[in-house]
Amino acid sequence: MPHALGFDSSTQSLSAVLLDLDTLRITHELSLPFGELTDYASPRGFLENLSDGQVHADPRLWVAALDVLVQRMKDAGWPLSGVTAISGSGQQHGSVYLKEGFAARLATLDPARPLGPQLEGIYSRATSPIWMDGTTSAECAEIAATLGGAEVVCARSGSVAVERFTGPQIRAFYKRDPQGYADTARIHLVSSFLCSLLIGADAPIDTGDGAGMNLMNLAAEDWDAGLLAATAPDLAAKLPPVSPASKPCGTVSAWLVQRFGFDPSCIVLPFSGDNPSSLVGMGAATPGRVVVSLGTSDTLFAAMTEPRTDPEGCGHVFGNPLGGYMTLACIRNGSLAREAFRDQLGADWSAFEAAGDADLPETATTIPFVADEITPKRPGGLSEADTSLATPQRVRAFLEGQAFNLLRQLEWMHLKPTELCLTGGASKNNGIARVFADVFGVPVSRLSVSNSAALGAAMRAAIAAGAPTEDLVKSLCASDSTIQPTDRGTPARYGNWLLALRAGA
Ligand code: XUL
Repeated sequence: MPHALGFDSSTQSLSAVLLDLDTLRITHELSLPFGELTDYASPRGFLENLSDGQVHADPRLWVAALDVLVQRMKDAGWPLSGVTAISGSGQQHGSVYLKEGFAARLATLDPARPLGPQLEGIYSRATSPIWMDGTTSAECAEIAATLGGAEVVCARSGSVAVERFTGPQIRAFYKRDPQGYADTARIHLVSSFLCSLLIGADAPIDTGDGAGMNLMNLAAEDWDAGLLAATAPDLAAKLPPVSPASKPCGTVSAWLVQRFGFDPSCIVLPFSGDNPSSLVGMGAATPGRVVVSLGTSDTLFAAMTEPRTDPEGCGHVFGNPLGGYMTLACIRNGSLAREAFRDQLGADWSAFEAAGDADLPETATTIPFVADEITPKRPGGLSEADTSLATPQRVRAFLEGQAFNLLRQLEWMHLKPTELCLTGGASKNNGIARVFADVFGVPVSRLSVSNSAALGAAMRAAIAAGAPTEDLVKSLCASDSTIQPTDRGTPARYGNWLLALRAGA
């Protein structure tokens, strides 16, 4: 029975999902929380209490986790010899720094021994900066200045220079530890590093995760000589090539074959970032379905055919693993703001349920930024036009403000969705889902995919093995329930506010 396997190395765990290629169903799922690997002092997947607010992880943890998880899969009877294709995803932006000889080391691994000890001494930097590190503002400014402005970096790479992105992190390493940088022969992303471990050779960086580095030219889908030069010297030689995520980059290594019983002809596709992979896992890799994840922050992502970038410099554009591009907009005032507003009203979530059917006067607008906002860049401060309204109405105005701020992202993306797919904790609230349906003017569906990044990786592997994309989406990404829009989300209510935001007011 042929199977396709997907991994996801997230901030806090390594997960695997196995698909049966005959039924197109998930047959096995397993997750290893990094906190279980107690040798690495990383209960939440990263090193706590580093100096100066740096957030780094121990790359040896990711290596050990792969060995342990695959062993557990084997012990649990997963049909590993029937796996015909593998792919994976990793937390975006994190980077691994390796000395000369990394690929040679991978090519000569002893299947009788675990992976970790066989890679001792290969790291030119003991720790890996991850996406939560925000210590590179100076480097972002330097890169933008060299290129001629933030908007130039955005137009070329898909995002303005961002602290957590890999290019500014590489520049910070070069400045803080020039010798360590000089000793580095290869820089991998978390995704391409793990893929390298699977194929036993240097894996490429895919266009999805590559676009999260401020180093790749979005339109050319290759390294950008100007961005590289503005970041650090001799960088081109230290990076693996860029590849489309759909082009197989090798077969499983002899180490995996002999240690765990994989078939030597099993192909491996480049790993991608967790967000690009989730786009696939949510069935949104073809234009039409826009996904909004309502979590601590609210995130909107969608497939896009052209490499358009955000003129305000807030949104990001990455490669779409199934071809073309994808957008990602992150709103900081998500669930934390919803909770703060709920508490301010002395209400509970039933007021949010009731907000779905509340009617509002035309003048009832709320700017829903409790904390400083990054999309758009505005200081925090909740502003309600009418506090005399009933609680469900005030909640509705607040939720409409949140939904309109996401809706306006679709302008620079040039997207006209036919369906909005909501996910994340707050999406379960029917009132919240109703407001989003009304404001976007399209049906809202809710997906209960639990590990969309690992599932997306498994789906990419399945597609490479011949499974039709539409059949996979139908089988794995069907919505649980659909809410039709009413005409309550009148755009007139927020027209002026949107215009003011657009003018940068
Ligand atoms: C995206 C980002 C995070 C990481 C970790 O830009 O920083 O979503 O990918 O999940």
